[in-house]
Amino acid sequence: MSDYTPKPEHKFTFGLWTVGNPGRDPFGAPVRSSKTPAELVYLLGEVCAYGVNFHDNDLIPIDATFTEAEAIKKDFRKALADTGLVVPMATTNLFYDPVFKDGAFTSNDPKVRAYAIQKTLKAIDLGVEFGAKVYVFWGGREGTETDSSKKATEAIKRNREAINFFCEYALDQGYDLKFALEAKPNEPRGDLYNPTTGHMLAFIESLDHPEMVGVNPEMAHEHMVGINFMHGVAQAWEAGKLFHIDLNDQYPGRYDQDLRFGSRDIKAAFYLVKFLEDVGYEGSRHFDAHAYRTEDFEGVKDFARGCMRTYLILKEKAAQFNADKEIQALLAEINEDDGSMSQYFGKYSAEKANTLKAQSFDRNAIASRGLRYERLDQLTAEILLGVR
Ligand code: GLT
Ligand code: MN
Ligand code: MN
Repeated sequence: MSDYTPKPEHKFTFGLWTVGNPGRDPFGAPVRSSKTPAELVYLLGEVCAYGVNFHDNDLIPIDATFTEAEAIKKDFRKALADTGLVVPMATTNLFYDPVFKDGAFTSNDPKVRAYAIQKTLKAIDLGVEFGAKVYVFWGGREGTETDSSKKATEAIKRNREAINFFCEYALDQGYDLKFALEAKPNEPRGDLYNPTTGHMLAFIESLDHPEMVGVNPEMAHEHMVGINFMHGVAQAWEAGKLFHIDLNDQYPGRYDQDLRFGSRDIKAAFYLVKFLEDVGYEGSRHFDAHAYRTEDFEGVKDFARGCMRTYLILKEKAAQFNADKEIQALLAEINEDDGSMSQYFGKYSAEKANTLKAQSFDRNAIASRGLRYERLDQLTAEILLGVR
């Protein structure tokens, strides 16, 4: 039996808002009492997590006085020291307070936009104070219910201007900080701007400091609209933009469920873990999810342990896949290459194009080859089902 105990090198992190989620939903009141940030750090220490992330207001309530804030920070710092947990990522809550009902950076009201920027500047300072190296932007309210209300191009420009401002601020302060943009298609707004990781990647290229900005793809956000999460993550990775990742699970076409990692689509979770491990992703594995509303705090621990344990089991399965002789033989067969076409690939030249135009292909012979993906997929399923 393998050891699935989480270790610091696995970089498993949780947000204060995840294990601290009280189980409130649009139809029902909280089912769990609220715990202080320090208490949540001890809980995460108990389940052997590596780090804890926070929104400014997860740590310091929006209306806290200076003295209250200092006391909370002191307790939080002590809990971190006692447990050895670190704070790899921080972010701003730009969605909860009524002031953000029509967006933060993209609001039509200049006072809201200025307040959102001010709040973020202070939240960046707070994150850096606790050692955060990645700063996430999730624009939960940056969208519309009615497109009569806002010019989409204006909203995108306002968003760009804000991110540019924060890049300059971080440089000015000498902060060792990277930004990670998190996409979501909808909820809490009817529709959100930059709805997928792909949209975010394109947006980043339009910034003044694209080198400082990457993405924080979230599994549930892409599964909500039924797209392949791993493909988006691969695109981000290939572009050098995978700065952070939010792991959880989700049934397509539903509200944002934030389910325990691997609890819904084990195959999608497997391909994701295999991808991250194969390429050697070194960032946090952040579980942005929460326990079912049926649970008490013992259940919250079960939830947190479950996320990490499933990740480690899938990591082991990925290694098994990579070492499986039959699977590797099939892959070698599928990827067979006698080199006869090599002359046509790579950089364009007129000669290459002309020779390729003159080449004849036996389409029927090529197409008649069976690719054996049925066998390959069954073998993968059997690894996951534990019979191989
Ligand atoms: C919120 C959201 C998440 C974001 C968090 C960061 S807050 O819980 O559903 O996807 O990552 O702002
Ligand atoms: Mn989510
Ligand atoms: Mn998230």
